[in-house]
Amino acid sequence: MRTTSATHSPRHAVARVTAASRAHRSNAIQGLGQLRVGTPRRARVLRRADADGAAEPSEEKPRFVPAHERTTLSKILPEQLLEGGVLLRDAPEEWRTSFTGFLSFEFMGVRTNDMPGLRVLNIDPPVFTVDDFLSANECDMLTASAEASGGLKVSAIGGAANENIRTSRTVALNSHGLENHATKKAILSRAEYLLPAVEGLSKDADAFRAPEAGEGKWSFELPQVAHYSGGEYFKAHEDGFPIAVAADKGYQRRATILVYLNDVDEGGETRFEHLGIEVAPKKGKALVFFPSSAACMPDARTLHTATPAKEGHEKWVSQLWIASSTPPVPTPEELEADNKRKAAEAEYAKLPRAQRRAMEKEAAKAAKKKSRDSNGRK
Ligand SMILES: O=C(O)CCC(=O)C(=O)O
Repeated sequence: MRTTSATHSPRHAVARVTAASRAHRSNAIQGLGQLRVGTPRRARVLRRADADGAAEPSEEKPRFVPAHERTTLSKILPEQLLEGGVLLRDAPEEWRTSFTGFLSFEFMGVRTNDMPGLRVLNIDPPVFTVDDFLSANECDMLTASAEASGGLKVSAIGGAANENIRTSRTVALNSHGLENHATKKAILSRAEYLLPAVEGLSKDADAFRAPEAGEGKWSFELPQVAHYSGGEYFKAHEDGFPIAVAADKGYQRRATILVYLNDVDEGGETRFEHLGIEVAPKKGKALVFFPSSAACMPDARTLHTATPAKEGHEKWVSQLWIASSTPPVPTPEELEADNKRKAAEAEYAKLPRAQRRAMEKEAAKAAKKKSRDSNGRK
């Protein structure tokens, strides 16, 4: 995948098409009604030399490539992106159903049917915005309280070469009198409505406790508010944890919900380098994407940057990350059993087809007999 610096288009554009998105057009699945994932390969009939020397036809099935391994993208059309994305409410039903199913199958379920302002900016990896996620008043109250709290501190994160990749100021919404802010409650309750997996979570005593591996738990990280003065930025980064880090923590970030708390006249876009998308901040609009797949594997395609607000402008944004437990860690015995099963499957696949067929028939016969015997005993 190619990383490009995006070209700039008119101010206030909701999302901007870049040269990168055009470059990806050829291998991407385009436009309404064409939701398919990855690059479908035609099943081909091959002549395969059998283990006993006889050639036989065999079907090469297209391999399912999981999200975190995919290097393909499924994009909406550039003109749809220029219009601010595909308003899902107005999309053909088949398209809505495919997108919704795809989200829940590979990422997480989204209540798409009751979100009038949901605009799809990218299909795979899914990126969408929700207009009016917060009201203007809720945004203004939060920025005023964050400023007045005195809690905004330089949010420094070390990059690879230990340089500062972030120069904004941040305050967590569990401190400085912001714990019970009405807008914090609104962000959480709307996130719960949008993502049914976390419905009702904020009422749990341990809603903000980091989940443990295998616990099957969801949690919120503490919501934050960030402020960027003119020239401040957050360089390209992924929100998902690398596999080893997630395994160590026992949880992975599954969804990011950024809410823009003010309009920014120039700069301050959230740019997805690999997707060729820039989202311009608009007060109350939420930007939603999935830093990892349902399997808790980080999706590198969601790399993104907060571009600097231009001098003389400022940007306010709230961030909420939703995490889930990573899968259970197998015991050494389970690992060994799994390895044995895989080795046996590999051996079986090498057998001549006729022999496999005969073995399958035998197994089916044995299963039938067993079921008859056990019914007879009842
Ligand atoms: O401010 C933005 O546009 C993006 C912020 C962000 O990427 C983050 O906080 O992780």
